[in-house]
Amino acid sequence: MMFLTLVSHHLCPYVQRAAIVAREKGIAFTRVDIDLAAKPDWFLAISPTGKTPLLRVRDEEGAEHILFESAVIAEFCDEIAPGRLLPEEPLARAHHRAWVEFASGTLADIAGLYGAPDAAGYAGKVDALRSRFGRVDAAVAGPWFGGERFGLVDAAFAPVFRYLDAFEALLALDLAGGQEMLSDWRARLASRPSVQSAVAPDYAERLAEFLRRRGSHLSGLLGETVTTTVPA
Ligand SMILES: N[C@@H](CCC(=O)N[C@@H](CS)C(=O)NCC(=O)O)C(=O)O
Repeated sequence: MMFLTLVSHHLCPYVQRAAIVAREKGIAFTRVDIDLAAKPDWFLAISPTGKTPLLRVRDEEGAEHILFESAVIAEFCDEIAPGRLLPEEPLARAHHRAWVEFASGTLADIAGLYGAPDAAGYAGKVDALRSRFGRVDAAVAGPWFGGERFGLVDAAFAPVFRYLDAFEALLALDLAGGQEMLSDWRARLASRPSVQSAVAPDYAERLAEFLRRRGSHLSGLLGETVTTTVPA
């Protein structure tokens, strides 16, 4: 039996992917949240990238292994427990991996949106994200991304949609409006227990506070003049 520790950050969307997949696969793990603004020495010593998530795996012999990169951690969790969240057929499998990567690119654009220092940068990211969500909408099979079964692409996009919920609630900013497949899929993901349990109950307030204090154009739209930057 392996013992897993997911080294995490309370707001990190990449951590959420790993937590969602572990829960979907019924894999027990301990979650340890760290402060990314003051990374602990033990974390820096074992993490090649200094980023969360990081998975510490203690194997049957008591040896420790370190895994990093959320997509890799998600695939590992998929492979160590019964049932498959990636299709078996190579072409479909490659297609799903590509969309996981697209979800990562979308998260990068979202970070660009809330971090943009000025209106022009912000508007550029709004356009980029609307175009991305148009692409996603056209690719969703429904009811889940790939059809009848929940999969790794679903886990990768759930944290993306959590940001959309925040932008809509706080700024009335609609980045994926009028896209029917996507909005159906999004609602289904929001009610999935694995998705709900991937963040703390006060996540929405914590995210709002982070966005307000970011010192960016978006922070200004939230009506906050605080200029201190809180690192992700
Ligand atoms: N490609 C990485 C991205 C992870 C990532 O960017 N994590 C952020 C937090 S959400 C982080 O650790 N940032 C701290 C830093 O870059 O110093 C993955 O998929 O795991």
